[in-house]
Amino acid sequence: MGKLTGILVGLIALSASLAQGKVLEDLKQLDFAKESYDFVIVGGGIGGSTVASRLSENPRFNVLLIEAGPTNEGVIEIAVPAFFTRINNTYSWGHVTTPQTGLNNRSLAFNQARVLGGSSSHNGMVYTRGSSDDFDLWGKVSEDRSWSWENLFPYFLRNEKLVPPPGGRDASGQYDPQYHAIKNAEQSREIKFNLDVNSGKPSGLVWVQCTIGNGERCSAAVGALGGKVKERPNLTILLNTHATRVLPSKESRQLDIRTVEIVSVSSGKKTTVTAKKELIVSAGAFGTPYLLLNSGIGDKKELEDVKVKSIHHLPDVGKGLSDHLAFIVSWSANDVVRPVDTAAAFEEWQTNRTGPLTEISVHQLMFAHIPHDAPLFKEHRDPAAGPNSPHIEIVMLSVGPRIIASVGLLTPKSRGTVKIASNNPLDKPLIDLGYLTHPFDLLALKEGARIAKRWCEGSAYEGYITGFLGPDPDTLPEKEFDNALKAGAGTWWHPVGTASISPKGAKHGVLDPELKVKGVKGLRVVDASAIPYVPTAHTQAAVYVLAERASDLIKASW
Ligand SMILES: Cc1cc2nc3c(=O)[nH]c(=O)nc-3n(C[C@H](O)[C@H](O)[C@H](O)COP(=O)(O)OP(=O)(O)OC[C@H]3O[C@@H](n4cnc5c(N)ncnc54)[C@H](O)[C@@H]3O)c2cc1C
Ligand SMILES: *[C@@H]1O[C@H](CO)[C@@H](O)[C@H](O)[C@H]1NC(C)=O
Ligand SMILES: *[C@@H]1O[C@H](CO)[C@@H](O)[C@H](O)[C@H]1NC(C)=O
Ligand SMILES: *[C@@H]1O[C@H](CO)[C@@H](O)[C@H](O)[C@H]1NC(C)=O
Ligand SMILES: CC(=O)N[C@H]1CO[C@H](CO)[C@@H](O)[C@@H]1O
Repeated sequence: MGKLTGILVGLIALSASLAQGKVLEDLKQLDFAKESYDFVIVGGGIGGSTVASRLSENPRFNVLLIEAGPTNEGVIEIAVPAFFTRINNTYSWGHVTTPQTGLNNRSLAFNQARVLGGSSSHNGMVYTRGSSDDFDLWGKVSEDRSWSWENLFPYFLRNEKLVPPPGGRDASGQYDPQYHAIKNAEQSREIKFNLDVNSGKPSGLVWVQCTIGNGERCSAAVGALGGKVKERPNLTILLNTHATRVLPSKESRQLDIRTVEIVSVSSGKKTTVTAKKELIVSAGAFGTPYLLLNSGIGDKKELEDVKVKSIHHLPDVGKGLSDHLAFIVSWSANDVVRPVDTAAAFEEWQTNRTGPLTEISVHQLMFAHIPHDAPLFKEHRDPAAGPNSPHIEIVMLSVGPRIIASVGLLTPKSRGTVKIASNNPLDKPLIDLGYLTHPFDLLALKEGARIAKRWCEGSAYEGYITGFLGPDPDTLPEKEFDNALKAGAGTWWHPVGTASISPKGAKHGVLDPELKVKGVKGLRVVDASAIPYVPTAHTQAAVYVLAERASDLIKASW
């Protein structure tokens, strides 16, 4: 297979129609009498598509990939990078969180993709690896130093292809905010210009790199399963099929789980399929713990409360959920952003795959550290994984006559849970992000607002930014500021940690360092749930690299 991820812009050609080959729209097309699979993978997102692609490189392995959603192919809103905000609910699970006590009891809609490619088919395409310390932390947490930045680095390279932007971007407007930002970074002592966010040291003002190739979104469905991959005779992709439970083998004395119960989304027809070698769960940070809990793998008492028969007491399934929360502060500015003529831009995209629709609206990001002497560190230990891990990310955008900054906390201390409400596996999961339940997080976001304020006071913005619109942590009464933050904060959609790795033999955690479910034979998890702490980055790169290494671990054991 080639490289998976088109960074910046340029490479992947239109892939052939999914209808041919072994892409099945419904499980009635699967010939169980004829086929048997070495590996069965549940969930066609970043984790699942990557593993399916890598394992089917080996002609000895017959691989089945099961995805609840439809194909990504032919969906214009998915393919056109600038249209990602228009992707509708047909392609997502429609999750809503439980009332968040830290956010004035608001329940948030929490988008998660239900389509081939998973959330890489509808995400913001920002590609950031995170800091070297974030990955070294995986090694510390699992007491297995083969999880480290240094060991994972070759997998990042294997997974990417760096390509230049198509046709060059028009950045000639003399008031374009990005030039103020660069100038200001040259003068700022706090946030300096950093040429490459993906060196393991992301801090500073950086250019954004995106998973976009040939002017189109390069999702895992395109990058990992596109081109000739899905024509491989050893790979079957089964769409529109919901996995409801994993089931233990009756023959084996040891707990051996390689069977999955699946239901056709259109007909409700139910069946099971058993992997000869391994069953791999890649249903995402919500879907994976949900599937395990429905199967009776979780905290015994909590499962019995909802009348699910426990088959394996593993208390940490669904615990440890962690995410990036962000809120907006804004400034008034001289109106300088020229609106795009969408009809003309779309015509250009259709004919040439160039123009304004081939990119996202953000060109730069800022990664910053809360100063060591900030008062919150008198009360709270610094949660950063190390000196390379920033606490705060700031995404700045021009919106009409305003500059808005989305200020996100990269190193939260709050944790949440994924639980089941009943013993019906087709019910919705109970998703509680636990936002701001740890007092550090609100204080840290407040420091983030201050960093954004200091940044915009830089002299390069003089005459361009005309005033701060708040909310202002330095002038509002504390309660008022906190309330504004709680009323406005929202997710960056980076959930991880619900089936975390931990040391071999440890009672806590869900997976051993080789991503096998503790105490179970035949069952692995390869997706964002395995990641113990959310990286100081947008999470897709971390999941890609985890899945690349997982593929090697799996191949090596057979
Ligand atoms: C709106 C949004 C914007 C984002 N923006 C960015 C960004 O700009 N940059 C970035 O780096 N990251 C971004 N992310 C995060 C990133 O996309 C995720 O971290 C990543 O996709 C997680 O990979 P995964 O394999 O764990 O899960 P996913 O990619 O979500 O894949 C899980 C798959 O499993 C399927 N599935 C779930 N349950 C079942 C079941 N029971 N049976 C069958 N199939 C099932 C789902 O349909 C889905 O296809 C964003 C996420 C979202 C939701
Ligand atoms: C969602 O988008 C798809 C693709 O554009 C379209 O076919 C479908 O009709 C839309 N559904 C709704 C409910 O708007
Ligand atoms: C949130 O809900 C809890 C429990 O129902 C309640 O005790 C609390 O007062 C509510 N908080 C707000 C801000 O409404
Ligand atoms: C496509 O590119 C060609 C060659 O550069 C150019 O002449 C043409 O105007 C472009 N078409 C559109 C719709 O932008
Ligand atoms: C395990 C398996 O089904 N392997 C097949 C993969 O595809 C090659 C080429 O078509 C076959 O020869 C193998 O039998």
